Amino acid sequence: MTKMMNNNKSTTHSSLLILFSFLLLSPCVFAQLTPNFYKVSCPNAEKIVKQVVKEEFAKDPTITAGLLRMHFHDCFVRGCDASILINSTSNKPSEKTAGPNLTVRGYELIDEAKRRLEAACPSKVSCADIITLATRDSVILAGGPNYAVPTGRRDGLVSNPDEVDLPGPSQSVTSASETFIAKGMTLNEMVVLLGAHTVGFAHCNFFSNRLSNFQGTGQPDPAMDPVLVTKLKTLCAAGSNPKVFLDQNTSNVFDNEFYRQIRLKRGVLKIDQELASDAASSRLVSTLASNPVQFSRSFGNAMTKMGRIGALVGKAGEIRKNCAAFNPRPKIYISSILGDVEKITE
Ligand code: HEM
Ligand SMILES: *[C@@H]1O[C@H](CO)[C@@H](O)[C@H](O)[C@H]1NC(C)=O
Ligand SMILES: *[C@@H]1O[C@H](CO)[C@@H](O)[C@H](O)[C@H]1NC(C)=O
Ligand SMILES: CC(=O)N[C@H]1CO[C@H](CO)[C@@H](O)[C@@H]1O
Repeated sequence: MTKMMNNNKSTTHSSLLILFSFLLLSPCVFAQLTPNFYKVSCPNAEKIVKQVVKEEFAKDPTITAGLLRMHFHDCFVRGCDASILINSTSNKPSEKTAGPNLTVRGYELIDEAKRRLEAACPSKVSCADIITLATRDSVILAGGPNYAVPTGRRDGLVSNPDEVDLPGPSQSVTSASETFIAKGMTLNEMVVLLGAHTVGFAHCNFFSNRLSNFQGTGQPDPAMDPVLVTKLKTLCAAGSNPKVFLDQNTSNVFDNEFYRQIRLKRGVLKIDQELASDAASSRLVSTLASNPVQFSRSFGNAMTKMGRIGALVGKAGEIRKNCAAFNPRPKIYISSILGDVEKITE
């Protein structure tokens, strides 16, 4: 585990040299996120975000789960560029209208933080950084680890529902891991990040296929504890597509109980349950189940890494004034040869 995550530390001198010359040649591609990026441009930025999270968490401690999932979905579609926040318009659907978006929550918290940040330092702090910082702050409040969040992300200029291609809950561990590997994350990091399912909810439509006639057998999924099957059947029968806790024991606490629950056949999503039995993940699951300190450390490291996926930096993208909408394009006026003025809107 630790070995896999520290691979990059074994970089040799010669590859460092190559990397260094590359950096000189293409500063934009490799521009970096930095700790406390807003130190000069908006010194209270991180404090302001933390305060908003604190207030929202006091009203609704499940906000941690909403933000974690929002951050994951943002980073896995086009990179951590806040593209997930863009509202659809009448002629342009956005990521929000794609299937898996369903039920992503926490938008109001981001809007409130943005409102206060625009009042304190207009057009300085990106929505992408707000999501990343707010997620970290909310994880701490729920009992989870603190971890590094370097900043300096910029907001993307594209939000396209056709690009939303997230793993589904009934996919196998190996097949879901391909999505992670394509983003530069490892299978082990996926196992660790799925520990986020220690908080929050799943709607019944995401797992009801496990409760009866699983894969045409006429029986529930044998990998689920029959006591849990009965309980979930009852919960899911009450209302239209209700939601249940992903961690059936310490539901609102950010801890390693998720791994202990799946080892007791008490995982709700099929993929969560398979982490405990699949040869590719079961050993790590048993380590994380018995070692909360290792879970905290690995989770923090994997979150810092996820927060770098496809981040826009430098002059790329923009700093949105309103997280739900792209900034209005400046109108460009150019004089034609005939001397009259043409308005170009794009
Ligand atoms: C293979 C990868 C993953 C799959 C298939 C998956 C699937 C799901 C599904 C189906 C739900 C239920 C959504 C609902 O009913 O509203 C869910 C919820 C959730 N997911 Fe994941 N997820 C994955 C990875 C992650 C990662 C990497 C994170 C964060 C680091 C994450 C954090 C959460 C959280 C916190 C919730 C609860 C959301 C809430 O209460 O609103 N998931 N996930
Ligand atoms: C619930 O979690 C607590 C704390 O980790 C543990 O002591 C207890 O055995 C768990 N109960 C069940 C039913 O899993
Ligand atoms: C975006 O949509 C949400 C919910 O549909 C709404 O509350 C918000 O005001 C919208 N924001 C903008 C900038 O249109
Ligand atoms: C908030 C939002 O736009 N949700 C959309 C998510 O995707 C579903 C299915 O495509 C839409 O029906 C929702 O409106």
